[in-house]
Amino acid sequence: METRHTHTICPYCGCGCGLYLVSEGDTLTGTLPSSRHPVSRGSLCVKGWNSHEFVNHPARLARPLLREGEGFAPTDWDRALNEVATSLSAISKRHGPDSVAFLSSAKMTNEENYLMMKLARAVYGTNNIDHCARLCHASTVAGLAETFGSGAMTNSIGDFDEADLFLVIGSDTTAQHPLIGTRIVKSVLDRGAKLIVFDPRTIELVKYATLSARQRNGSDVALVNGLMNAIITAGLQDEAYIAARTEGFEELRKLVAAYTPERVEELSSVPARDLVEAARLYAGAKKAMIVYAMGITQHVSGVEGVQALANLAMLTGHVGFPGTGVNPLRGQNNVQGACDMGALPDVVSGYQKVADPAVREKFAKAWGVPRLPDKPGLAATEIMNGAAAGTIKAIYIVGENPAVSDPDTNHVRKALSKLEFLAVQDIFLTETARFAHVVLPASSFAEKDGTFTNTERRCQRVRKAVACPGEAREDWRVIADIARRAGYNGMNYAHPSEIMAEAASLTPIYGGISYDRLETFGLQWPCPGASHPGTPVLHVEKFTRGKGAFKPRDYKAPAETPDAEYPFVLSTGRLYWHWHTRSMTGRTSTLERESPDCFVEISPADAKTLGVRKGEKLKVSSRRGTITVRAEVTERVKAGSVYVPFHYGEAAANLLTIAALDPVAKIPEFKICAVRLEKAGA
Ligand SMILES: Nc1nc2c(c(=O)[nH]1)N[C@H]1C(S)=C(S)[C@@H](COP(=O)(O)OP(=O)(O)OC[C@H]3O[C@@H](n4cnc5c(=O)[nH]c(N)nc54)[C@H](O)[C@@H]3O)O[C@H]1N2
Ligand SMILES: Nc1nc2c(c(=O)[nH]1)N[C@H]1C(S)=C(S)[C@@H](COP(=O)(O)OP(=O)(O)OC[C@H]3O[C@@H](n4cnc5c(=O)[nH]c(N)nc54)[C@H](O)[C@@H]3O)O[C@H]1N2
Ligand code: SF4
Ligand SMILES: [Mo]
Repeated sequence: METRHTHTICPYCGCGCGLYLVSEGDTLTGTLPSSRHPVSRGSLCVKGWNSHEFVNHPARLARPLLREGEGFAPTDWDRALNEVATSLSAISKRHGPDSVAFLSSAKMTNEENYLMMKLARAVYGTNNIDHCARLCHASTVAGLAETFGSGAMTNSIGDFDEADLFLVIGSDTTAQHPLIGTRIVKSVLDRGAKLIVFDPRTIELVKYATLSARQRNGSDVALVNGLMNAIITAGLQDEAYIAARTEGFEELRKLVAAYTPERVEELSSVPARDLVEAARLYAGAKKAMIVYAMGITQHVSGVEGVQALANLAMLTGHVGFPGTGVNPLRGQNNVQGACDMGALPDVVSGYQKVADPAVREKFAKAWGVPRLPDKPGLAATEIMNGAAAGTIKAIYIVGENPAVSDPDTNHVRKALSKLEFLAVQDIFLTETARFAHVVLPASSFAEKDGTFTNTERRCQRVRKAVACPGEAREDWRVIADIARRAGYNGMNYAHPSEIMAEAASLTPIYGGISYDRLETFGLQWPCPGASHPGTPVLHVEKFTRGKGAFKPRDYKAPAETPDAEYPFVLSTGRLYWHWHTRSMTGRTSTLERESPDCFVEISPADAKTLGVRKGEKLKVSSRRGTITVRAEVTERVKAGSVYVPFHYGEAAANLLTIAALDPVAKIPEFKICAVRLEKAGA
């Protein structure tokens, strides 16, 4: 049989590496890197190399399923689609459009996300649409929109090769964005770039750091205010930049005056002399890149953390140039795109606000509906609370697994089981799908055409290599079919390129994007016109909002701190080998073999006090739940702190986490809660 090579994009992280899927007939046989790709340049990480394996897995959903008692029975598409369309319509009619909600997916293409938000708004008349960005970079989207005017990475991945200094804070870059992590390490080793790492855990990058410190969990706002205090005390701020390009500096100066290095040492446990040295290094660099991720955003003070970093960059003139900026690393392969396409409750595609009558009028006209809902909808975290409270009656979830990924999952699982109607569209029968009334078998990345937008805003073509298994269908076809069966006539597309053409015509930042222009390696937005070359660096000469706005922010304590009953701080996160709820990596033999079970990292000092040895079982309990896991005794965590990866549904870290939210971004504080440890069986 003929062997084919299809150029496409890795389905895992926001680096957006280029790869070839190797196939024979409708079977994938392997993955190969793309040597000319601008991000991956002939490399892939272990997940990319093995990205074909889950696609072929025998557990792939291949037929629609209908609930029957405690289980499911196979059904045909006609019945399943009608059931979804009519249940959503009936509930919307009975309880009002805002009793229905939609969860879209950062695993899906831009075109599919555009259709999801069109389905929610044009067909079902609600802005209750969101996706996992809420759990992830919602703080960035809200925080940077206020300071810079755009909540995206300011630079390109290629710019990492130019920077003289990296300040990595709350990003385990080599594990979670491996191909970006590699650029940082190479910059240090090959070019002598400096590296500052602030992370409560000893991550891999610490090995290469010029300076590193383990701050107290959740103390970042104090820490970054302290850096600014030290910079101003030493007179290292960029006065000309501040005068020409920013506003609000006096308020910032006043606020950070209270964050002396000595006070910040008390709040963050970072030694005052390290703080002063880090401030000197950062301010003195010619081209300095801030790199951050979930360690900053997943807090009740997530927006404040993001804004403190934006303040730091503006204070020193370190934003708006090649090799110099503020770089939130976006997590999922297409989380940037899902946000760009408006799978968010307050904006349609291109961050155009639903509250703006002109925006609503433009979209209503294009979509052929009399009006669109004007009130911003509920965030994903609020949708789950609504389901628990009984105000949300029906949810259509596509490509998300909140029964494992949302905080306080006991609460989430109760909420899901209360719904009058739940439809889940996935490629596997996930923990969430088990609560569904209808399960729709969907396409993986290898089985459809479309586009993903990576963390550097690069919109790239994803290409179909093989057919869907069994009766499974492309997500975009399924969403359009549901719209049609709900009586809507405006979703008739022969190919995803037609969906992109419509999205581009309504979305200025994607205005110049079309499939023929994406052929080689895509385009970086903003790309407003057909001859515009795309934008590698944002905020050059002026910020998107005009002047950069300093937003002085005070430190506030986490929602739950340790006490006598729950004396340890629990933080949660990821492993290099696994992806989120493991629906895909748990079905990839190489990855599963490397990291088959859940564990808790505990410091040698705490292990000694508890009398627990490496490999013994520990019961970890919070006010919300208990899990029993293997003890991994390691210096990576500080005494008093423990860490559990959230990948393992059978010992779900999220049974423990707290659903306390940042008041603006509505992101949960996944990174801190209080727990108790006991030897299992003791
Ligand atoms: N292998 C793999 N890669 C992934 C993913 C995956 O599941 N697996 N997921 C992708 C997604 S969606 C995302 S969002 C990214 C996430 O990428 P990251 O944000 O890099 O990953 P996390 O493990 O969540 O946490 C990052 C770091 O935050 C630190 N941290 C914890 N608490 C604090 C704190 O209070 N302050 C600070 N400053 N740091 C703290 C942790 O010690 C950790 O090193 O990864 C993406 N890449
Ligand atoms: N404790 C704790 N919890 C966390 C975090 C943390 O750091 N700590 N991080 C949070 C973050 S940053 C994130 S992004 C979320 C992620 O949370 P989720 O998005 O819920 O997690 P995933 O496992 O990535 O879910 C994606 C689902 O899509 C399916 N899928 C894959 N491709 C396709 C496709 O093309 N079509 C369809 N229909 N389905 C597809 C997969 O099988 C999987 O079930 O988790 C959050 N939860
Ligand atoms: S770095 Fe990210 S995009 Fe690249 S191969 Fe690894 S998981 Fe895929
Ligand atoms: Mo994420």
